[in-house]
Amino acid sequence: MIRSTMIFALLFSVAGASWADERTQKTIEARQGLLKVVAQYFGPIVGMAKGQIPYDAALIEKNAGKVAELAPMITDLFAQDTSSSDYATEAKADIWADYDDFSAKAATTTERANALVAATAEGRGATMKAFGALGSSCKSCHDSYRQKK
Ligand code: ASC
Repeated sequence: MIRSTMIFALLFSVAGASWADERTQKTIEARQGLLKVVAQYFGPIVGMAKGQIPYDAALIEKNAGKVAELAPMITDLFAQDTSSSDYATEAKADIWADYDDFSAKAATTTERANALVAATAEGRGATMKAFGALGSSCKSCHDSYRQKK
């Protein structure tokens, strides 16, 4: 009786651990996918800023709007502390040591993406200035919370 209870408990904990591991892996993959989608919308604006593709205010307005929609998902997807996982990630444990600061940085990115949408109505100078502010908010979070490769 005791033995079967122990076996049951052991099996249950193994099943529980693998479920949790799978969730952790999926969470990390979803974060990486989210940030790739953000970069996909951000990329053409970088190309315009560098003069590699023609300036297109309508595309900047659209893409910055997408970044503003995606950025709030960052705090959703990083809510789970995965710092003890072995799964490959560039997310530093510092994220969960100061989640309020991490969340504030993500909120700044949303605000600046919305500011970039608004700036597209004010001409190229204002747009590029707002774009610089958005890029520096991305960088600020990466500098603090992303592992250097
Ligand atoms: C990108 C990209 C980032 C940001 C960052 C902005 O295009 O992939 O991580 O811009 O470099 O400072």
